[in-house]
Amino acid sequence: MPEFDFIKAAMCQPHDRVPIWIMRQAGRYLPEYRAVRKKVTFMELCRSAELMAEVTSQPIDIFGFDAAILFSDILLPLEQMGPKVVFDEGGPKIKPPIRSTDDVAAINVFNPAEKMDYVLNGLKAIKKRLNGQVPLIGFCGSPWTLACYMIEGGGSPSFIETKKFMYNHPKDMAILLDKLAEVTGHYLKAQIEAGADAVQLFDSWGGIIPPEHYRKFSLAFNKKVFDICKTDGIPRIMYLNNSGPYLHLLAEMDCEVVGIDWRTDIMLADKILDGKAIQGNIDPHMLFGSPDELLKQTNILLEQTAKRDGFIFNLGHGILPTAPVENVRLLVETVHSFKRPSGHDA
Ligand code: 1CP
Repeated sequence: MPEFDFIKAAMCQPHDRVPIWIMRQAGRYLPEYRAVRKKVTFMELCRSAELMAEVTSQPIDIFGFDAAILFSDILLPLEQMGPKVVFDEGGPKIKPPIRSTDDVAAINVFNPAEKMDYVLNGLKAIKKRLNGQVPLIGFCGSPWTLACYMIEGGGSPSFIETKKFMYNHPKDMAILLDKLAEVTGHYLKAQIEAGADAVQLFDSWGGIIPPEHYRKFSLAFNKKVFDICKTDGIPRIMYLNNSGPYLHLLAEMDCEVVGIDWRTDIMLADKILDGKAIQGNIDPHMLFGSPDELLKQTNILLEQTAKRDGFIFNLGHGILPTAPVENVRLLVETVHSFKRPSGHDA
């Protein structure tokens, strides 16, 4: 494989330029994505290898990001486990929600190498389209975050049903999480076998429970996922939204990169996550600020992390659908023009 700055940074190796990509970089803020989406439903897009390749490469062609991310969604594997997954205007819905011992017992553990073939075929088409220009990141949702959607039946401002289930039925919760870990671990492994150059585990909602519960109900299963898919030379990125209170626990993970959100102090993360690469952590809302302010904050983060070989520039969470494209361009240009003190000129 060519020597990518993204892979080197993920492995904490010396490299020339700070690599940058952003979560949800192929999405609704891009007019080019919206043009494709006008013609097909979200599920049709997720099932077309050709369209997956087109939208995945859009942000690479437009901005010159250092990594591409598979176009898919964390909720797709849930369909094979029993419930129906529907994407409509009001956000995704999972029907029926999982709320009892019997519901958990009925959840099907399946082989993603077979049943997720449409995603894996899309991944191969994306690799072909990228033609070695940038590495491709595969991904899935963490068992905890997927359980949140399964139990609520969709997104939620508070995930109250999920917390009730965890506190009232901890054994069933652990059984559900173990089934999800089995599936997602093998799903990431299948993505690596199909050509993914790195993988990211999205724990979007792990940051809503007390740290000891996070250790027991999220971290333990994330470890299982990363054990199953561990592969030489393939960095594993553990992203946790609201990561600040859990940094000491993330330090225990066997992974190469920790993705942190914008509320997390980068210098604290730098100390606690010694030996691991860090990915993050500009506030996605900062893209709505003035170009001057964005430039200033971007340079502050670049200076704070300048001595770290293990740093990948990203937002602290996904880009918002209304984010201005011009500020994304400015962000990428600013990161790419930064001269790393220990690196060579790019
Ligand atoms: O109408 C549309 O076009 C659908 C919008 C959309 C898109 C573009 C959804 C529905 N999913 C996606 C793609 C997607 N989702 C990607 C690949 C694109 C990229 O990153 O460039 C990825 C990595 C995801 C991951 C994802 N989906 C997460 C984890 C990341 C995060 O933001 O925390 C989560 C929580 C989801 C669920 C989901 N899918 C879609 C929506 C609107 C949501 C959020 C629902 C909610 O919580 O209310």
